[in-house]
Amino acid sequence: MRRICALAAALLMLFSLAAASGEDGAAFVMAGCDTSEYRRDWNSNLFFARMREQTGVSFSFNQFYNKDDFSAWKQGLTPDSADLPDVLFKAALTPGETRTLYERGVLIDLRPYIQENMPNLWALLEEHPNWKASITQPDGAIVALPLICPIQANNILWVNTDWLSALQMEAPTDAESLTAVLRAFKTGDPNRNGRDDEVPLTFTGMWDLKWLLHAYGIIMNDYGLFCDDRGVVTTPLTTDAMRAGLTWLHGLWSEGLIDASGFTAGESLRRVTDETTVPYGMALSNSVTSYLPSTQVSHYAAVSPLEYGGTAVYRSLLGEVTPGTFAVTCRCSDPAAVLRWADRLYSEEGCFLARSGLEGEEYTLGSDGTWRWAYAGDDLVRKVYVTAVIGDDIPVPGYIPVSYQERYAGDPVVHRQVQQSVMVAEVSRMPCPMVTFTKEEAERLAEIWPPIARYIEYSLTWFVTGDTPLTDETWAAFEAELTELGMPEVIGIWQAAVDRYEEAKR
Ligand SMILES: [Ca+2]
Repeated sequence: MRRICALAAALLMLFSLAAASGEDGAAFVMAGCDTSEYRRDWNSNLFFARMREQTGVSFSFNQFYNKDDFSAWKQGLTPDSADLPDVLFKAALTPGETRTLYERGVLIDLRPYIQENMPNLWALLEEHPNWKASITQPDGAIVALPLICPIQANNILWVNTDWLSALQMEAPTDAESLTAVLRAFKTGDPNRNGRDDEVPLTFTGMWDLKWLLHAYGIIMNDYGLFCDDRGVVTTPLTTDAMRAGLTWLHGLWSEGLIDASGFTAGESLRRVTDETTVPYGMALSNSVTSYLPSTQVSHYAAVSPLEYGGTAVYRSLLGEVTPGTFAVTCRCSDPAAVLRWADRLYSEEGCFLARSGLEGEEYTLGSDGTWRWAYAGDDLVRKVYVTAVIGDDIPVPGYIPVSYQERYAGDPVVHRQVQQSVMVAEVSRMPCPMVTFTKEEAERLAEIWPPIARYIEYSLTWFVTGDTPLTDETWAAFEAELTELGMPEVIGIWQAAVDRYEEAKR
């Protein structure tokens, strides 16, 4: 009896030691990628130290600095890998990597843990079933956690408000008034230099130009597809509205109202660095600064999405959910603990901690609720970016409330861009939801889609330029060739994925 008690006491000690190492030592191993140009070190970064204080969960790190190295390493992981970590953070998992590592048994299904251990994320997913469906695998598992950010970069139609004022015109509201504005830009010398040097609207390639088709009620994803509110997937490419929209674009092209070099020169080639001469009346771009110096930002406004038949519809490029930012492996002894850690990032506090640090330390809060950095220039880099926060171009898991972006008052250019993006986002939606494909579906799409994509790109371009005159015959041939190349199968694959997505929302 005494021996048993002694053994029990020894075991108890072991357990309490293990628990203590969870408080102070590195209980879990985290692997991830940080591409910050300052080579931030996660071992000394204040974000992880503060998270440890707040959650009692600590990590040692296998930190990568190069996205390609990280990706190659991830793809080689097996359940037996000697360097298999407990979690992947800033994991940058592509849908294919997530699926493969899950099927291989490297990543585990987090779904059974979320409700109990992640109250912040659970509340968001309950409130937004579409977000939950977007991160749900074909078999119902949730393998990787997302970054949720309702205001992301989008392709926006910007208009030069100085030119509108010079011509005493209002911003366009539909295809007809857009055409009228472009004509006035071309002929009315709005930059007042006495020369015919205005480019009414600039764009880069057919991909950009397709965004103008929202003026004919058309939005499509990059597979040329649209999913209606009932969950039915179709292609707008062969509709009458599409034909009318292409005819309209051809008219703009023939009149010289859209940039003649739009199909041939890249964005960077047409970027203007001269601060004084501005050639562009309108531009399709995520930011005015793609084409113009940042001093021009205040002279452009986002065009409110144009109306067609009384309503406006606009494509959201990235949606609200970026999947694949955090995952747990089969090696992790306590998934609940690491998920409780991650759940902090789905609160407003956690959002600030990861991206802005602490109030009074790295940022300050104004009486009106706006926030700004406590440092500027080199100090901002040294004391904030390198040592206290973890943002870079690799998505950090968590939730970025719109208010976090709207309340940033440190840079008027950024503030204006956010305001404009919020306005466009209010009438934007993804043409098709963010879905997950099975291995078979993904492989089949990779096989049949590229030639169809090329055919669509060329055909639409030639309809716009008139190299292919748009007639009953050429339109019928376009439709027939799309079918021949396998567009119906593409639609079928997407429909199956959307059906599962709709199921996962319930
Ligand atoms: Ca001029």
